[in-house]
This record gives sequence, structure tokens and C-alpha cells, in this order.
Amino acid sequence: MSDVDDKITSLLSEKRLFEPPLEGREAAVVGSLQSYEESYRRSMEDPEGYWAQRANELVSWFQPWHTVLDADLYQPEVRWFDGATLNVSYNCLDRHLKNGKRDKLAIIWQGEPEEEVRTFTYGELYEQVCRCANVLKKMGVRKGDRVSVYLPMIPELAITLLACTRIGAIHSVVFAGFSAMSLQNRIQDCEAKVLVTADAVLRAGKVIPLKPNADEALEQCDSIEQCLVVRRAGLTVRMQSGRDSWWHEAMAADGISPTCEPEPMDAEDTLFILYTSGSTGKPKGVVHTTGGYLTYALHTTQWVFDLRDEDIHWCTADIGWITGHTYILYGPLGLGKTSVMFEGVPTYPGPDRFWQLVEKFRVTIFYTAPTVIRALMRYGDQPLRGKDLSSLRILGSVGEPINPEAWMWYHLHVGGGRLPIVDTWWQTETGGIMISPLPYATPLKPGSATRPLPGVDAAILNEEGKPAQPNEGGHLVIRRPWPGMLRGVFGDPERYRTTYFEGFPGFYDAGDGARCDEDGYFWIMGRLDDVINVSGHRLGTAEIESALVSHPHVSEAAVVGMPHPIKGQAVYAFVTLNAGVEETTELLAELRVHVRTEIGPIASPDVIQYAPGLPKTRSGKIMRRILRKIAADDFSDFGDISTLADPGVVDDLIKGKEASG
Ligand code: 6R9
Repeated sequence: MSDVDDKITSLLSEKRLFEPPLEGREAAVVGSLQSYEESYRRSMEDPEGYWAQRANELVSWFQPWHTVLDADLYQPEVRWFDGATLNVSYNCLDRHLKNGKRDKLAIIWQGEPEEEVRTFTYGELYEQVCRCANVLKKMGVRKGDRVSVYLPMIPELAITLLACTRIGAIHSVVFAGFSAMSLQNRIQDCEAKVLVTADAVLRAGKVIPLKPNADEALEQCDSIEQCLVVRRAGLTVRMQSGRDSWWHEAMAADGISPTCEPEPMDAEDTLFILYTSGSTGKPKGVVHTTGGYLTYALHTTQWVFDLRDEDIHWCTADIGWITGHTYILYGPLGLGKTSVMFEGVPTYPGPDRFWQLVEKFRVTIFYTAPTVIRALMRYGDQPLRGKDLSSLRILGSVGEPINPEAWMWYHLHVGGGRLPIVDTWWQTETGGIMISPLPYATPLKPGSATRPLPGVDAAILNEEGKPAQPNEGGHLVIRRPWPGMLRGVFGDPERYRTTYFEGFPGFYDAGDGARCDEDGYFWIMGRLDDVINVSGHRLGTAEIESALVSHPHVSEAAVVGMPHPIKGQAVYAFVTLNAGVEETTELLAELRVHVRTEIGPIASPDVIQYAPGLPKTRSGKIMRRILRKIAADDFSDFGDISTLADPGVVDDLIKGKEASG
């Protein structure tokens, strides 16, 4: 664990402590450390009682459960709220209409062009969702069917997801920045019946066609019967007759009713599938279920963001990732609050875009990623000058460890030195936030996600599976089930078991390295598996490797992460070419384009180095530890390389790197 230890040393020197603000404490859901600690204790002493109470307070159930929890993490087998029925769209819409919130804003949508703003009251959203649910039904979608969603950040994305939940269809969102090939793999894996997509994506002033990707993907997707297309940019697109139809026509068609009965779902029915990278070449379809996920989304949104009726909540993530699912859509809408949805990027048309929108919508809760903060820091405080950020109350961070420098900048320049920052650690698999400060209760240490939320039994284990000492680095595990945890990897129970429950039997293995200090504060160090975190996006090195070797000139590839000042990590690829192929700069460019088309722009290597040979053990395993050091320009101590089949390759790689610049 030497990489982890290095990071620990630098973070150990962080001793600053920031007390939570006094102002706002009275009205807060959790207004003191003591009240957090009491809840935490209760949740550990009587977890079932604790969660039953939260589930009753937060969710409207059609039928009550007969069993709160039925779990065995050794199997693993986890069931929450068995016997209960509910509907997620009912919880996000209908019940708010009944509570006098018909005219309250549910979604404020800001398009990339400044003048394009669309708002939806709960009443308006309800009607759109019901219509869309009826459109999907007409297309033959039934309870349990999968619907793949490949859309930019436009309101139709939120509407589609809620419509799926209304009729009990399982949505699977594929980030619109992914390639045709990635989309195809994900549709094939879950055998979706319908695809919802758009003509194009607007991004940084450009119109990027999307429908051609969908068409390409669908060439090999037999399960898809219908494709619904949203007109975003007005591009001319090819519509395949019998398969493709326009959203605006389908929604306005005769016979599409503006109401639709919500389908009662069992608590353990699948709500959605979301693909995430793992340590093999094939992304995992993480499965979340209805009752547990919703309870957990509402619980964490209420606690961590202290969401109140007057709040304007802005989570800057894309709904293509779990953060958008939980904290743009289900959490805020389930609680009946107002959520901002933004189509654009932080630096277009200028680096003040976010602050200008905070001012424009009087945003109170702002939740973003460290990579965004680091990218904006480069511009200094100029873009912030003259912006009225006085509406802000809480700042949040997610996706990767936030370095203390970025934390301080966020706190001082965006938060005026007065706002708490909730550094939230969680994963696609956890459904919602697991370790995080509570804004009005937890004293903050920059760079630490602080303490676990109630119900979350987090611990650090060493290699032997024993609890680590304070400040000793180890594996972050969760020792008992929580309602928002994943219930499977779609279609692959074995992978579910081996990935998360084999390393430390009886516990959930998060795959992250961390330490816990003497105050019980958690410091997350990053992934311990072959997953790298580029700008808060999880990428499997194996996925990028298999994209590279699918190029006809490449015989072998090894991908590692290298430290990057803005992205956190960047993609560094070592590539061995087939015999007789020349190592040219043109080919390097071609390989980058190849990865873009295979996976998507986010996976495109920052550096590709030609490697005549790779450092392999005699059993043929690539020693990534060595490659990581070379990528980071750290040629000092390679540790034990005696198991290498040919130790000479290490020198060759160093020379190759120095020669290239
Ligand atoms: C929500 C989300 C999960 C991985 C996770 C960890 C890293 C997320 C973090 C953090 C340190 C934080 N991560 N939040 N590391 N501090 N506050 O990002 O889900 O895309 O599945 O990524 O991201 O390594 O294991 P996902």
C-alpha cells in the first residue's frame, strides 16, 4: 500500500478544523454534533427500528412491509422492507400535489444558451411524466422491461426516468458522452426494449450529433423495438420507419392521456440499472431496488443538504452518473423541493458561468466535484468578482478526494469563508451518500469526508482483514447492510459476489483505500483496484486496454492512472505494436481517436507511450505498480522487481519516456 502511504503522509499534516456555522442551526434537521451522535448510536443499536422509522417518515407506502430487513452479507442476500409496495413517481409527484405543492417549482432547467430556461411546477411535471408513461406503454413497455436512455441534460431526461418508474419499467441511463459502442454494449447487456435519445447534444457552443451514435448502436441491438427521439437542436436526422418516432409527436398524439395510474411496485423490485466501470473490461450493471433506494436517497438528501422548502438545490452532475440520479432527481423531488438542472459546462461561455447561474436562480445548495473546483481555481477569483453569491448556504463536493488547497479555495472564494463544505464519499453501488459531514453539526477537516452517516457501519481493515489502527491505511468496508446498497450486478450474480463480498467475507468491500484518524474521521485515498478516477469519472483500465488492443496495429496495452493537477488522475497508456508496425506520431493520434470511438472522449489517453515490452511477472501478470511510477516520472525505487520475466524492460521504458520528452 505504498501509494496510499505517500498520500497519507501529506494529508496527515492537515490539522485545520472548521466549526459548523452557528447561523441556521436552529432550523437545521441536525443542528448539533450531539444530535448526530445520538442518531448514530441509535442506528447501530437498533438498525431495523431506525430504518423503519426513517422509511415511514420519508416515503409514502401503498402497503406496509412485513419484514424490515432480511440480510446475509455472506451470500450475499439483502432485502429491505419486504412485503411493502410503493411507487417512486408517486412519491416524487402525486403526493406533493396532494400537499398543496402543485404550483411549486420542481425543476428549473437552464439550457446551454443563456436565454433557454424551462421551468416545471410539480403540476406541470406530473402531466409530462404521465404522458410519457402512456407513450412508453403504447410502445409496448411493461413492468420489468428495460428502457435505455441516451439523452443530454434536458428536461426530457428527468421526465423519461420518472415515467419509467411510474409504470414499473427499469431505466438504464447511458451518459450521452459515451460512444455508439458503449451504448450498444449496455443495451445488449440489459436487453432493453426501448431507447430514448435525441438528435444532438449542445456542448460548449457546439452541436454534437447524437442520433447517428444511437443508429450505429442499434444495428446490433435486437432487443430494441422502438426508439423515441427528442428534438433538441433541430438537426435533420434519419428516422427508421417502424422503429423511430419523435418525442413531441408521440407526447401530443391523440389518445395520450395526461394522467396515468402509478404501478404499485414491491420494495425489492428493480428501480434502475446504471453501468459503472470495474476491474474487468466489461462495465457492471449496478442494480438498485425501489423501496431501499428511495428511502436512502431521501434520507441522505435531507440530512446532508439540510434541504428546506425555500431551498434552490443545484447539483452540477450529469444524470448519466449516479450523483445526478440521486441528487438532481430522486432526492430533491422525492422531498418536494426545487432542483436546478443545467445543460452546459462550467467554463462556457466563460469561467463565471456557474457563479452567474447561482446569482440568477438564487441557488442555496451547490454540489459539485473537486475537478470542477480545480479547473475554476486556475482563473483566480476574477470570475467571482461582482457576483452575488449571498444566497448560498451549503457547498458540497463529490467524486474524488478533494485536496486541501481546492477545499480552501472553495470555502474562501465561493463560500466567503462562512459556508460549510460537505465532502461526500459514496459510490454508484451505495445509492447515496455514506460518509459526510452534516452541515450544521460536524466540525470540518479539509480533505476528510469526516464521519459515517447514521446506519452506515464503516470501518478500515488491513490486509489480514483485521480492524486497522487509527491512521493506518487499509480497505474501506461497510459492515452491515443499508437500504440504498446495490442488490446485484445485472445478469451476473457471481460478479456481484466476487467483486464486493469476497475480499472480506460478511462485509461490503468498497474497493477504496482509506484511513480513519484518532477522531474517527475518514480520509479516502482512492481506488485500490484497477479503476482510475478521471475528473470524477470512474474508468476501468481494462476497458481502455481492450479498446486499444482492438486496433489492428496494437498487440498489447497497459493503462494506468497518472497524477493530474485538474483531473485528479489522467489516463496513461503503454502500447506495444505488432511486429513491423512503425511507431509514428500519426499512429498515436489515431489511437486516441480509436479510444474515443470505442468508449468516449472521457477515456481518451492523455499520454500514450510506445512500449517495446511490458514489465510482466513470469506468470504473465503486468506489474502495474512499476508502470504507475514511470507514468508519474518517479524512477526512484521500483521495489522488488526480481519476479519480472525480463527486468530489462523497465530501463527501456524509462529511456523511452525520457526520449519522448
Ligand atoms: C458518487 C460517485 C465512486 C468512487 C469511490 C471513490 C471516489 C467519490 C469521493 C470519492 C474521495 C469523496 N469518490 N466521492 N473519493 N472522497 N468525497 O462518485 O460514484 O462514480 O461510482 O465513483 O469515487 O473512489 O469509490 P462513482
